[in-house]
Amino acid sequence: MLEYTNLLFTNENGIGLITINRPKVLNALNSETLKELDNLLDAVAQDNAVKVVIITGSGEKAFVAGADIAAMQPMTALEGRSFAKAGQAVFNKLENLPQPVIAAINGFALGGGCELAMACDIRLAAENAKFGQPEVSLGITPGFGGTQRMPRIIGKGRAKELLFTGDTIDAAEAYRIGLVNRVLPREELMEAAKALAEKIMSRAPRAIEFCKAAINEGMDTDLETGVAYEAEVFSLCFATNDQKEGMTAFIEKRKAGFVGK
Ligand code: CO8
Repeated sequence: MLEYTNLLFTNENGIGLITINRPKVLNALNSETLKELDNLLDAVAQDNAVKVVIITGSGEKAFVAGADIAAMQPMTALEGRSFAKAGQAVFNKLENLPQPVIAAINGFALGGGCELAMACDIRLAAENAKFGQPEVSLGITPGFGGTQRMPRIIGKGRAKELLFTGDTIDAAEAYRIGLVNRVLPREELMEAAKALAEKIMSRAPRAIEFCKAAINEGMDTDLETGVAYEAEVFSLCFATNDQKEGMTAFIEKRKAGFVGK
């Protein structure tokens, strides 16, 4: 694997663990970190040995406390635009990664950090996690997809309240409004993320990849187009060994052994 300055990456038995690693600035995202994440995601997408990805932040305090404010402060409009475009491209890549991605949110997930979490497929939060889009307090709008993904996840009204006030909410409130799937004691967060990854890994990998693509495609289109896409991925499953194995195992009353082909 490649070497990174601001990221850590390990593959533990198929679980690719990405850690955003700038703890001194609460893992704030600068251009270099985004570029590294972009490169790492390209490598992970091609790596059949990575079955599920978990993303977390380094240290005890933060998942990611946002885009790097010190780096943004002197930006011109054009530099701001290319920073936003770069972040959006990376988060789109993350959202459409073939493997499922779990965010293990271990602290502050603000601004670009909340946007990073929202680009993941499933969000697990530690009890100490905090969420928000404080951009309007800094004189900007969210720029890494927050105005688009948040209303899709929690609905327009709730998203507008969070985006207009810049308020920070705790993990319990994030769970109540559907921003996260689960809240766990801090010390249980990573174990829970790994247990969830293991469960997903025990199912048919291609079927999961197709499912993810169908959900992502379908959520951005009308129902008729979405279900037409579903029929295509459903039929593709019948070209896999795993479909034969899964159904044969059921008939033979044994556990299926999926190979991802
Ligand atoms: N950027 C840069 N540095 C940061 C950031 C950040 N987002 N967050 C924290 N840091 C730094 C602090 O400056 C501090 O550095 P130092 O020790 O040198 O003073 C260090 O991290 C520790 O932070 P604090 O001392 O502030 O820690 P506290 O526990 O007191 O507070 C908070 C924690 C509440 C998280 C606080 O640090 C904070 O409010 N951070 C900023 C949160 C924020 O506003 N995030 C949104 C940023 S904007 C954004 O993400 C837009 C994304 C889209 C961009 C589009 C491109 C144009």
